[in-house]
Amino acid sequence: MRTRVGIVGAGPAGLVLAHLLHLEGIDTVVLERRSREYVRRRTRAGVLEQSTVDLLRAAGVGARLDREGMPHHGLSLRFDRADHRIPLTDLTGRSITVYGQQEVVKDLIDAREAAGAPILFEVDDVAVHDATTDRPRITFTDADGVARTLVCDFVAGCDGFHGVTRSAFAPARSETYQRGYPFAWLGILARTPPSHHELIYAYSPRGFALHSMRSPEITRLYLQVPSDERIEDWSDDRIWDELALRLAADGFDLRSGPVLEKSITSMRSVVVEPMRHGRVLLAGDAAHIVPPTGAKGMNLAVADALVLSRALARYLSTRSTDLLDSYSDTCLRRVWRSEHFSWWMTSALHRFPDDDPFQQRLQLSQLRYTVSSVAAATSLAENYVGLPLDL
Ligand code: RFL
Ligand code: PHB
Repeated sequence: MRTRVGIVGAGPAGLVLAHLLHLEGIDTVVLERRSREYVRRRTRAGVLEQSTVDLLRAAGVGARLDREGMPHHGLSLRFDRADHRIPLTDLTGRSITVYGQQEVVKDLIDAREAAGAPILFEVDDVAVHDATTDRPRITFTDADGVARTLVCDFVAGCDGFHGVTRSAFAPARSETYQRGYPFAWLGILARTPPSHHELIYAYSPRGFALHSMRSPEITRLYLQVPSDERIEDWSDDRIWDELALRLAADGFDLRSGPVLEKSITSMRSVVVEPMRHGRVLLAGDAAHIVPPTGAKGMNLAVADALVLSRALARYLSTRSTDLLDSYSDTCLRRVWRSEHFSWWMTSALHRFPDDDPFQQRLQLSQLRYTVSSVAAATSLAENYVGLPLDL
C-alpha cells in the first residue's frame, strides 16, 4: 500500500489531520488499533475552546456541534461554600462549548467514511521504519491478521500517550520533560440533569471535585482520589456522598442518578521535544499530555493537527520545507502555555498529601485573589478559553 501521509491513531489529532488533508486533496490512510465502536464510544474530554469550534465549523464538520453543543460564557470556582463566577466571555470576548470528545470523533469518522477515505480499525503490531529517509514505512497486521506495509511520504504519529510512533525517534535527539502528581481523577457519567448551568471547579478540604455535563440530561463529575485508588472501592453511593460533601455550597443541591460509567485517570504533565524526527511528526497526546484540570488536551491535539496539515500541504504542493521545519517550535509555544496553565489550575485546586496548613492558606488566598481581581480573573479566563488559532 502507498499513501502520502500515513496517520497512526484515530483520536482527535489523527482524524482532524486526516480531514484537513482530505480538504487539501492529499491522500491519507488512518490506522487505528481499537474497533470502530470502541473509538466512537470512549468517554474523554468535554470542553472545546472557541478556536476548536471555529476550526471544526470551517472544516465543514460543525453542523451537529452547532445543534447539540452547549455554549458556556462563564465557569464557577467554588470554595468557602460559595460560587465565584469567572465571566469568561465578558473578560475575553470568547466562549467555550461543552461537546463530548467522542461526539467530535463520531462527526469526523462519519465525514471520512462519507468521503470514501480509508480508516483501518483493529490493526495490530504497528511499527514505523526509515524515519529519516524520504520513504518512511509503517508495518502492521490488519483486522484479518494479514501482515501489511504502508509506504508513505510522511508518517503522523497521532497515537496518543501510549502510542508506538514515538519509539521511531532517536533517543539521543529528543528530550522528555515531565511532572507527576500524587493523585488521580475518578470520573463518572450519570443520567441526571446538571445541577448547575455551568462548570464548577470545587476546592474543598476533602479534595478537588468538578461538576461538568454532556447534555441537558447527562452530568459528568470528577473527584480527586489518591493515585493508587481502586475503582472497586468506590460504590455509586460512596461517590455521590463524597461529591455532595466536596461540592457543598449554600443553596446548592447535587442531583444524583444512575451511574452510566466510572473510571480512574492518572494525572501527568509530559512534553517531548522536538515533535519531529525526519519524516515522522507527532501530534496531540503522542507528543504531550496535560492534567485534565485546564481542559486543554483535546484542544492542543486539534491545534497541532491544523499546524501539521498546513506544513504537509505546503511541502507536498511546493516542496518548501519552511513550515515543516518550524512545526515543532510553532506547536510547542502553545503546548507550554497550556502545560503551565494546566499545572497552575491543578496546583491551585487539589489537596497535596504533604501540604501543611500554611500551604492551604496560600491556596485559598490565591483563589480569593483570582476571583476578586479583574486582572487575575482575566488571566485565568484568557488561558481557559485558549489562544486564537490562525484560521
Ligand atoms: P487519543 O485520543 O488518545 O487518540 C490516540 C488514538 O491512537 C490509537 N492508538 C493506536 N493506533 C494504532 N496503533 C497503535 N499502536 C496505537 N496506540 C494508540 C488509540 O486507540 C487512539 O484512538 O489522542 P489525541 O488524538 O492526541 O487526542 C488527545 C485527547 O484524547 C486528550 O488530550 C483529551 O481527552 C484530554 N482530556 C481533555 N482535553 C480537553 O481538551 N478538554 C477536556 O475537557 C479534557 N478532559 C481529558 C479530559 C482526558 C481525560 N482522560 C480520560 C485522560 C478528561 C479526562 C478524564
Ligand atoms: C469534562 O467535561 O469531561 C471536563 C471538563 C473540564 C475539565 C476536564 C473535563 O477541566
